[in-house]
Amino acid sequence: MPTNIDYDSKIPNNVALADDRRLQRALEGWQPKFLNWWGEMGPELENQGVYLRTAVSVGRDGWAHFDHVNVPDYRWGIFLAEPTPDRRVAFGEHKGQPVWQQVPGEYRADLQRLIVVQGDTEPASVEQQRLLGLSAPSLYDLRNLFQVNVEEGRHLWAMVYLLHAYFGREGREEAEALLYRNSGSPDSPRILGAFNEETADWLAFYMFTYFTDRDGKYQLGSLKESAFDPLSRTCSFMLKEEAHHMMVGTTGVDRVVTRSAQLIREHDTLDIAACGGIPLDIIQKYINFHYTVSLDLFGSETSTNAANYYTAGLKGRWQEERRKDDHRLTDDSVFMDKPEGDGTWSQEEVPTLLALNLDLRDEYISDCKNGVTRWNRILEDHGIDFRLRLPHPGFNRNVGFASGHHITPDGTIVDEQTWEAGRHHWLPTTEDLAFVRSLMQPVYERGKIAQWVAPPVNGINGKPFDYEYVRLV
Ligand code: BYC
Ligand code: FE
Ligand code: FE
Repeated sequence: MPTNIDYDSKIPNNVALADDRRLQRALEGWQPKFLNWWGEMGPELENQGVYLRTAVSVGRDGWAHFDHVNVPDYRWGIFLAEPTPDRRVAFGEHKGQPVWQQVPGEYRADLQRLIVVQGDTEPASVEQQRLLGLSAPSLYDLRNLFQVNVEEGRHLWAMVYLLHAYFGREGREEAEALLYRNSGSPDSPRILGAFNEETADWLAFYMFTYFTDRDGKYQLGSLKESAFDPLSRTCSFMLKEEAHHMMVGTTGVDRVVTRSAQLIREHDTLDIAACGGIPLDIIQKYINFHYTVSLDLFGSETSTNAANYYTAGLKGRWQEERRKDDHRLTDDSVFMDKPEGDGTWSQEEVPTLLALNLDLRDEYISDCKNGVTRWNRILEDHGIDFRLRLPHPGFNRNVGFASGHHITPDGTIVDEQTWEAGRHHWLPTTEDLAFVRSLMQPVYERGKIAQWVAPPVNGINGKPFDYEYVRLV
């Protein structure tokens, strides 16, 4: 298995595509359809080159090369992390057996389903972010948007490769359908809820890359544990790219909070809308929204699907091999909080196997808390008492136990009337969204930045903030 990537062939890859002519031809047949989709649904905004990183190796160091690239000429390819010698199934009923290089017949449908769901989110996010280039706060941000978009496009390639290589005709049909469904389409929407929401402004983009890309991190982390080795290896490499997406989110929100804090100090008021800043209560509402739609992506707290995936070895837990238990979980149970019709919370004991979506969600939640701690430190450093927080996981949910209940950000179960009276305090209103949109005037001059966000502390690849990250027409 070469670490280096073959860039001479039409589709860059490190999977020896040239040795499998049938597969190569099939993927070369899909490639123009992908490029066509990219042209129609990919980022708007003409430019003459973006300072992008492209993967050149899957090894530990120096895996990426940075250069100005004309975006439609980006070399999307198929990159799998290096195989682990003698890798064994780490959990479930096949624990200890060699991992699979082919798809076992009995798990074909489930594996295909997982790969299709994962693959569906990648192009969906590109569609959601399609217009953001028209209102970027700086060339640095514009560059990051394009970087995230091309890599989400590559993540689609990663899943399409698996579908073509291992799932026959059905896999090829699913690969076509991934380009056919569209975010927000009334007739053929994307599969998961959060991927049909709009990402209409840059605060939403930072929140999305913080909260929703982070779901990606946890889902990919659990698929990386899969006994189906090609899936595991492709997810390992995707996770490498994913780190940058979350950096964009974490530092993006940092920069908005920093700028708002500066304006609050300067004008000695929390009401900074009039001076072109984003008030902290609007930032809180954005957190409430993006965090809770991302919680929905973990599925129900109890799930027989998740139990079956685990037992079969298809999808593990976050850092499965570091867990100190039998990795089969057939005799264990956990307690979980459940809202009741009478307005109280009860505790229910359920088999651990059924609660694996909740297990992953809990890992995700504790990671999300780190961002809030950072953002509050910025407020503290500016001498501001306001604190941001994550709402209760039952708030604003459409999937799982809490869907169908009205739950406030502090976890109180309330009636419909109370909910309706409170929701404009908790979730972005039409006016809030319109206000944030009104701030989104593009700033395309080198070294300049919009007034509602602070510049980044570090540039990309050691370049300064005023570097020509994007060459505009
Ligand atoms: N919306 O047993 P349950 C990323 C369906 S993000 C609509 O609770 P399960 C990225 C579910 O399919 C990571 N439907 O769910 C981020 C099931 O349907 P069936 C994406 C939903 O199966 C940013 C039924 O409800 N990757 O990479 O345990 C930018 C019962 O559900 C939703 C993955 O998600 C929903 N939110 O878990 C770019 C990994 N939730 O089977 C990219 C692959 C559930 O009864 N997916 N349903 O027809 C999975 O592991 C699982 O499918 C889920 C759901 C975790 C999503
Ligand atoms: Fe992705
Ligand atoms: Fe991502």
